[in-house]
Amino acid sequence: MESFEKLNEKTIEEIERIVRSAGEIMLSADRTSLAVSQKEGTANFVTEYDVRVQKYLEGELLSLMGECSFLAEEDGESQNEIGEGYTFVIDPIDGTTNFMLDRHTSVISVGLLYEGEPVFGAVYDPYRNRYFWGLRGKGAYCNGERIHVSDRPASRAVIGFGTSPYNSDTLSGKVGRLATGILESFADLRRLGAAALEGCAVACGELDGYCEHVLSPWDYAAIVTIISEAGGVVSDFEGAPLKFYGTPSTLFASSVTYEKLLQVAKDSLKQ
Ligand code: LIP
Repeated sequence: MESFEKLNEKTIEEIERIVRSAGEIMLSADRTSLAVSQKEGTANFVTEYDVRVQKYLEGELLSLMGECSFLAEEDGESQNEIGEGYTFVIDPIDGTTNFMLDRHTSVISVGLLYEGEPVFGAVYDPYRNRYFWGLRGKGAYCNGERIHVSDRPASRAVIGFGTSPYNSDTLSGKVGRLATGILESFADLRRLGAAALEGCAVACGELDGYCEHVLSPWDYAAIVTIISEAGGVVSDFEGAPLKFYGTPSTLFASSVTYEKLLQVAKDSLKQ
């Protein structure tokens, strides 16, 4: 029996129901008086809907799973540590700035660890009604269809790219070198502003890779499982597995693109 046997078919269906319902909160946003506050760093915003979605998810998922812990973006300083057993790692609205601009490129990201290891991930795009999920050893899916990373060569590869805007005061030079390296090594780059959404694009072959100098565990916790189960590779810029604490450099890619993108990412760190 799998050590995370709670993640049976019924539980996975219930998680989908909960995450899709949370998407309705995003779509129902009243923008006439959107409450927005700023967190540490530059351009690091949180809206009332980030908080509402997170509270909804934590309440429903706790009811579903019974014992579990949470590591979530809007928990502030009192963030729970990664506990034993099941830990949900939640970004209630990934692409908050896009949400504020009503750009329809924001998603809900729910990763699930068991004993600290990623075992399940779900990312929901309520604007395009696309629900991505992956379960360790059981594959990755979008709306029930199996998904797989691309096999395009570098000459035709398009790379998603993050600008770490919360750290622009210290990282702008490295970000510029990363963009240059991508353009010199691949066909083109894209910047959507929602790492989890771009991770799903990599998992289903719409992009060939993604990299960003600084991300938080809630940005990538779901993507780690979804991309791994879609045949892709996930690491930091040194090629090491991602941890679920701190703010590591983050890279995910098809197996064809990974080594070249890793070298471009490493080169961007050099002065
Ligand atoms: C965002 C990421 C994006 C990154 C931003 C921010 P948030 O997540 O998805 O890729 O560039 O700095 O971290 O804060 O909107 O949930």
